[in-house]
Amino acid sequence: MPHSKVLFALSRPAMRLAASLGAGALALASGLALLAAAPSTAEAPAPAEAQSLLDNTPRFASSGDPGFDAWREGFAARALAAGRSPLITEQLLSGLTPDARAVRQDQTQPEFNRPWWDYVDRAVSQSRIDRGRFRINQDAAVFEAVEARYGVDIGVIAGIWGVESNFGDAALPHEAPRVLATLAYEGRRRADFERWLLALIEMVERGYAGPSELRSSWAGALGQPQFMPDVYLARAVDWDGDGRRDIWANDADIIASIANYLAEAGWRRGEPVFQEVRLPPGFDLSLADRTMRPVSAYAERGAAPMAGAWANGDTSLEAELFLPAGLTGPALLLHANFSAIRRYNPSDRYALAVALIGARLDGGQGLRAAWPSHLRTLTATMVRELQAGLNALGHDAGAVDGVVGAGTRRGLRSFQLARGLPADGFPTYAMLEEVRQAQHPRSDGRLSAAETEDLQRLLVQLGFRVGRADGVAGARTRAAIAAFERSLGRPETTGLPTSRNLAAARAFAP
Ligand SMILES: [Ca+2]
Repeated sequence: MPHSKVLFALSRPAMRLAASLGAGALALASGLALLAAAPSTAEAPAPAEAQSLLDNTPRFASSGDPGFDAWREGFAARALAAGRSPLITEQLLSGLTPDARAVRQDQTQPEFNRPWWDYVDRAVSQSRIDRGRFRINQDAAVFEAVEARYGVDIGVIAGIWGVESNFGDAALPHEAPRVLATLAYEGRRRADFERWLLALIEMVERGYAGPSELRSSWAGALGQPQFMPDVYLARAVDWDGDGRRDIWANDADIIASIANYLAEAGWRRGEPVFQEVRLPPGFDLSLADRTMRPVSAYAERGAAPMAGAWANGDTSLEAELFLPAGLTGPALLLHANFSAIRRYNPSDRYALAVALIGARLDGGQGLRAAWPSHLRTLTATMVRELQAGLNALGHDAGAVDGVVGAGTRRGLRSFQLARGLPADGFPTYAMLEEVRQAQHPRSDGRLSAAETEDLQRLLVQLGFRVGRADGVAGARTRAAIAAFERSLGRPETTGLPTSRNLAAARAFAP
């Protein structure tokens, strides 16, 4: 029998007694107040205590936050209506106060959007790869049996384990009942958090988790694979057959639970996760639109596999083209197995980090193309300005929320197409400058001598001959600018040192 059941069984009488005493005192006080306010009525209301003892309704001492108390009463009623145990519901929700840190975490939007490559480079650290190798060796028999059963690559399983909890080292500083209740009460995603809280109560009811196992991330994710409670109920596996689905301390259960999740999320045995490709100049970037197509659709347009040959020698596999850092960064074909990882955590950065760790652990390589670390990326405030600018110019970027999502990329791509720029949809500072210039064109858009010199240097870096970089737009500089404009695919060339050309040169200079 799981030890949690024993603990809860022992604590029941004391809990019940304490709860009914507390409720009784409250009921008595409110009954007296009612009597005093209405001395002439024929019938006093029945004391709530009697009702409570009859129907087992959970009772809670006030948290000091009347709004939270009211939400908790309502939720407890919904939990009972959903078939949850009154006792466990009361036990998990008693003594809670809202956790302001969890609300802050849930709402915080970092002002500095760290560039993509920062996150990925940090997540795919050499120490994590080394630890992954060590764990794979340590649990080799389990990893191999799990891979045989579910078809999921060993490296990807280890990659998720490493990124989620650093193989169990990550501190889980929060109490799941408290953070789930707080975020349900806070209300932005109430239905989700109430669902998770119900699942958590069910986990305890069934003896799957004891009190020490309810520590979680700020969002309520549990154990080393960081499962939400409903995921635990549906996907956790008892691999070693000891009767417990132990995602907290049992390596075999952890490894199999991660693999089971991916298998249920659409993992395809034997297929690749992603392939890095090289795109020829002038490649149609509108194909980077999150649509799955056969690899042959990209190959026919000149995309070539960095590895020298297509994975499995098969160009009928479907993939979406993804340019995580725009035209000047790596170009990736993402297969169905990448989508399965994305179902574990819907962030592209997360999925790419896991995929890269997986590739390294399974004997492959990291990315060959360099990240465009020279590009200046945008803060959240700048992203909002970009989004508002795109919307004002008629290129629908969706909500002005400071977060770069599909809408922002689509709006930017539409803007880039209209301006004759390579349409990679990647928001950089140079693109923000382009949008600013489009919104508030200077009378002639001409550059100062210092800016012209800057443009000349950038054009040299891009391989155009400008003569001397002296801030003077002579004949050779003008010819170079015109050639640059043609290379951008602009419908007309000016040959002029304009702010638009400077922004474009900044965007594409190495
Ligand atoms: Ca087990």
